[in-house]
Amino acid sequence: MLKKVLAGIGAGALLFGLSACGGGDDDAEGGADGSLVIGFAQVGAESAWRTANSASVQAAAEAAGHELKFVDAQQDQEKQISAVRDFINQQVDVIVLAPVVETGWTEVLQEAEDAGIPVVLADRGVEAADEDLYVTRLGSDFAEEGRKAGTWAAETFADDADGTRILELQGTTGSAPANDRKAGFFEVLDAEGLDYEIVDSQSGNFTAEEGKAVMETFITTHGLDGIDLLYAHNDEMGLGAIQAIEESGKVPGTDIQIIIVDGSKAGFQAGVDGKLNYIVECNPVFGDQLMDVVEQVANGDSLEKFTAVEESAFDASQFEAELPNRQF
Ligand code: GZL
Repeated sequence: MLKKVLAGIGAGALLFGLSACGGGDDDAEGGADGSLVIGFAQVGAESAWRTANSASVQAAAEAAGHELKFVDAQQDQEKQISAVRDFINQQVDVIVLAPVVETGWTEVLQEAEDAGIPVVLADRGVEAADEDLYVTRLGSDFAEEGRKAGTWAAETFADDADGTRILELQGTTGSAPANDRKAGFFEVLDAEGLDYEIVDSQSGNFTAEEGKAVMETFITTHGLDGIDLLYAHNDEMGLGAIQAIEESGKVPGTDIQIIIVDGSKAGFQAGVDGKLNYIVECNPVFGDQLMDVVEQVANGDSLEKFTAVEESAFDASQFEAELPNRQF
């Protein structure tokens, strides 16, 4: 924002303005009142988690007095890349990106760096090779979420003499939460020496509709007799799967144990209704924390490469008490 104002005064003033603000290549200047213009390329609106995350960030930006240019990329990487390029052309002060998948960002992140606009990752991450092209990531430790799910499964099925047969509904293919929730889960099962078989594992793309459709295919292909556990990488896919399980005549939460990740109101209600067995929390309500990070980045403060949001996990004994606390 300040760049445009100073550009109208002349190069000399512009150089003075930048030096006065301590603005180097990667610092943002913002308005004279400290307000920032922030470009936010959001994944989409595929889940209650995502909707809550967008609402949290929008409310926090408004409360902090910043202008938020918000783009819902409908889970389409090309749309996200196009949004980032638009933010660069509009010379926003800071770009916030929630990358739908981990790869394919080097070129556009380099363009942002060349334009002197710092990038903050919110929620999901990008591949390590691009680590120098963003300032910091604020979001969940997805591998730790997977480890929490794996710890509960290893304890629950420790005495399963004939081996634990598992179905997995993965999140969006290539996304950090899908990759890391899978890795963390099976890392613990292996470390605990659980005797298990992955009967099938497919992506439901984090949506209820696709989760239900994949579960229907699992049921058609394998049947549910002898299936011990469904590990669903988010609530929507787990709730879609529950519908498919019920339509097949089986009892979710009893005939097949179910783990979900996120912790939405609908997920906890299904738990209270006995239809699932363990919920790993993934916290979308980090808008205020994100604004703090963006302001520090705009000031040129040095930050850790990753800041994890606080999260927990809940078993059936805790669902009823926790349901009223859920924010999405
Ligand atoms: C996780 C987030 C995931 C949620 C899903 O931080 O990226 O995307 O777990 C959402 O509900 O679609």
